[in-house]
Amino acid sequence: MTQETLTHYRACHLCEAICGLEIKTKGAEILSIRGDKDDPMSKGFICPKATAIADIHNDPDRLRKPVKKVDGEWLEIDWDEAINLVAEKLVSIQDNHGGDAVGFYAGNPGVHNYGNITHGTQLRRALKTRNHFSATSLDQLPHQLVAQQMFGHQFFIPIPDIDRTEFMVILGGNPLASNGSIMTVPNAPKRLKDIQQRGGQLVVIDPRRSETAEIADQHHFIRPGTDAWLLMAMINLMFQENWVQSSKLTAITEGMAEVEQAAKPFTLELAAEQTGISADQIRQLTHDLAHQDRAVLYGRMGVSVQEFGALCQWAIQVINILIGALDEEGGALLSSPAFAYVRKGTPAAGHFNLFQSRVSGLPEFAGELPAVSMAEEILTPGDGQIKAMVTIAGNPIISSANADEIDRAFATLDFYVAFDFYINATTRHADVILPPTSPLEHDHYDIAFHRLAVRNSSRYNPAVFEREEGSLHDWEIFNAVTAKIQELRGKEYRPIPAPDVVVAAGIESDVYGPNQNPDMALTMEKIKAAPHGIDLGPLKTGLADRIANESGLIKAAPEMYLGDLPRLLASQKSNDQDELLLIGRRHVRSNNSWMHNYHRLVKGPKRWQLMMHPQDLAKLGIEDEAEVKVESRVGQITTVVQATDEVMPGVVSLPHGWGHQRKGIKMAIASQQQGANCNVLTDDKFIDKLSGNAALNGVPVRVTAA
Ligand SMILES: Nc1nc2c(c(=O)[nH]1)N[C@H]1C(S)=C(S)[C@@H](COP(=O)(O)OP(=O)(O)OC[C@H]3O[C@@H](n4cnc5c(=O)[nH]c(N)nc54)[C@H](O)[C@@H]3O)O[C@H]1N2
Ligand SMILES: Nc1nc2c(c(=O)[nH]1)N[C@H]1C(S)=C(S)[C@@H](COP(=O)(O)OP(=O)(O)OC[C@H]3O[C@@H](n4cnc5c(=O)[nH]c(N)nc54)[C@H](O)[C@@H]3O)O[C@H]1N2
Ligand code: SF4
Ligand SMILES: [Mo]
Repeated sequence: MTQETLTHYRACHLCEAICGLEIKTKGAEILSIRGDKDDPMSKGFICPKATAIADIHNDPDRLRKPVKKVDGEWLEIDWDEAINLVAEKLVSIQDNHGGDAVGFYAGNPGVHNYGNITHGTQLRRALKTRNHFSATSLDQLPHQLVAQQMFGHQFFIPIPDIDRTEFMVILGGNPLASNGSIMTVPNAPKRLKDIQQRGGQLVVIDPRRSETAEIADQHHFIRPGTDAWLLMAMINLMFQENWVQSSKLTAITEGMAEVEQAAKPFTLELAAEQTGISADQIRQLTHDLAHQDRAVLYGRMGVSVQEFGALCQWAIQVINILIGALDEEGGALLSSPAFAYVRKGTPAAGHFNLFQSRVSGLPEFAGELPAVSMAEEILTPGDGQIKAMVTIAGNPIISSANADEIDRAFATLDFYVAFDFYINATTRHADVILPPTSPLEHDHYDIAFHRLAVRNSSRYNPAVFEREEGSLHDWEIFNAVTAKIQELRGKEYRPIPAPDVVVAAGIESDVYGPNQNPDMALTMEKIKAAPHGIDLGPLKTGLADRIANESGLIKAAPEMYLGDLPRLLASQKSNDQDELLLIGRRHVRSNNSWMHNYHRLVKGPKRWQLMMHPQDLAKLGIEDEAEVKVESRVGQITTVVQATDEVMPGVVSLPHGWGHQRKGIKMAIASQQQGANCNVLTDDKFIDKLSGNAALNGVPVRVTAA
């Protein structure tokens, strides 16, 4: 290995912002990780997590070799043995109990490591089973469902044109902590402040005065789970007041008259009573949105992952159409990525409710069942019961609702294989763990996030280090396990070539490639020759030509959304003074469940307390900083309370991702952290009944002094 100091450029893979990094190395040592000033999207911006990539790479707890559990102890084994064992077990369980006896759970980091996208489906296809679950149904499922039903493809997700808008309303998103989501927006703080710099406004609607609300021109507290009341009232008001803007989409949108009719019961007064935002404020906000040239409404976790997630995401699209924001500069636009550009005919458009989960009858989406049904599918005997699990880059015992139940379920499995490099809350139940190379040892292309980016862009990220001898990339493990399964079944398997080959072929035959765009003639070679990435310009209009519905029209009123309005009306509550609703929160130094094993990110003040309003604490006679017991229908935790008027009365906030104290976890630093697992409290039966998505926000809880 050379001992020269080398400079590498690649994007950070940790969150959706995909900031460019400049990484200096000497031999096997990482000397520094800084922002890449020449990345046209991020221009040098990074957050504190980026430097922790060095800690992931060097972490002694990160597995480098496959391990097998023997009498409760972990034993390193070689790849051949591991792959044979896994294939034989999975095949034999399916032979004995049927295809559905094997379940899959795919977690978030798979989307940040492209070999999982290009190669993961092969294994899933080889192991035909209906029991697929993923973090999608703890997260953005409503966005994809709405896109599929209104525009005809699950990946037709309009992206807020943050760099050109003059009026941005954010519901339930906190880009100052998350750095943006379903909106790849490196340096969200600057881009949001730029809206204000050019004379525009930022409005945040959130039960907590979040970091983003702190810099906004307006912040409105909203009672958790009531956003659909607000959105429906806004729709109703725009029709009543004739504030609806006609736009080029008017002629190609069907169903608006039905929407108008359906919105009628949702008065300002009702919305005010349910949300806690005054009728005057709702009226003003609706007026401003409808009368601004470049306005956009954007909603994220807080409105997707709650009881009315799908309804909220649908109503947001409807409002963006009504205010003339959809497919307009400064509004919300589809991206035009170099790889996997979506148009009519693009495969995997998505489908809904073609089959249902066995135990609770929950709907599939795009071939996946809701994650909230996973534990009961493992625990409930009968035909089709899950006997073996495969998890890929996921940690549902920390990340999914009713975590203790998932813990109990995983303990009963006949066999469990994890594709992961940590022994965490979930993978500690595994029989075999197959660890892929470290993030810096493989290349990467952000298939998903260029498609969600606020500018069209492309970037290839080469590996920084040669991989350790005898290690495999995720995609190679997928190829090997799939090949072995097919061999055992006497079937042919042709391994898929490396991900960069797959992506290169896709780019060359797509919109910027030599055939479709001879001027640009974009190829993987050209992308590889631009180490800081390529800016392909601002988002473009042109939705009309891309709509994938048979009719060529946008469907403003898919039946199921209008059909969900009675459920919303039935949820009407008299304002119960004693009810406490739990919501989540994110912090810029944390990332879901797996970034707590790095000293530099967990040091300093506690970031996992239960935030609670001083009035609520006083009512219960609890002191600030006291230890409290928090209970929900399904579980209880103890934690420390933090008095703050950042949250509105009646709301308590806990971040997810903590709770690494379970016996058997081998993450030395994370296990010492006191933070509790908030998903012990979230409820697998408290869901968005329309989509099957989890409702991790707005969960009723009781708090008492511990
Ligand atoms: N209460 C509450 N719960 C939530 C949320 C919330 O807001 N509130 N958010 C939800 C959301 S949005 C999400 S996306 C989920 C996330 O939930 P999950 O996707 O289930 O969990 P992660 O914490 O992302 O788990 C990541 C695992 O992937 C492993 N990993 C990392 N990189 C790689 C890799 O390259 N290859 C492989 N094979 N493994 C890798 C890590 O070691 C870790 O074990 O959590 C959800 N849970
Ligand atoms: N630092 C950091 N960055 C991350 C992650 C991380 O864990 N840490 N995770 C990544 C992932 S996987 C995702 S999906 C994204 C998520 O990205 P965001 O959605 O931007 O992240 P959150 O911080 O969860 O923002 C949700 C907001 O909704 C509010 N909220 C809760 N309930 C309600 C409600 O009923 N109504 C309204 N209006 N608001 C509500 C919360 O108070 C919170 O401020 O972040 C990504 N980036
Ligand atoms: S915001 Fe932070 S974690 Fe996200 S991509 Fe940028 S540097 Fe990485
Ligand atoms: Mo997520």
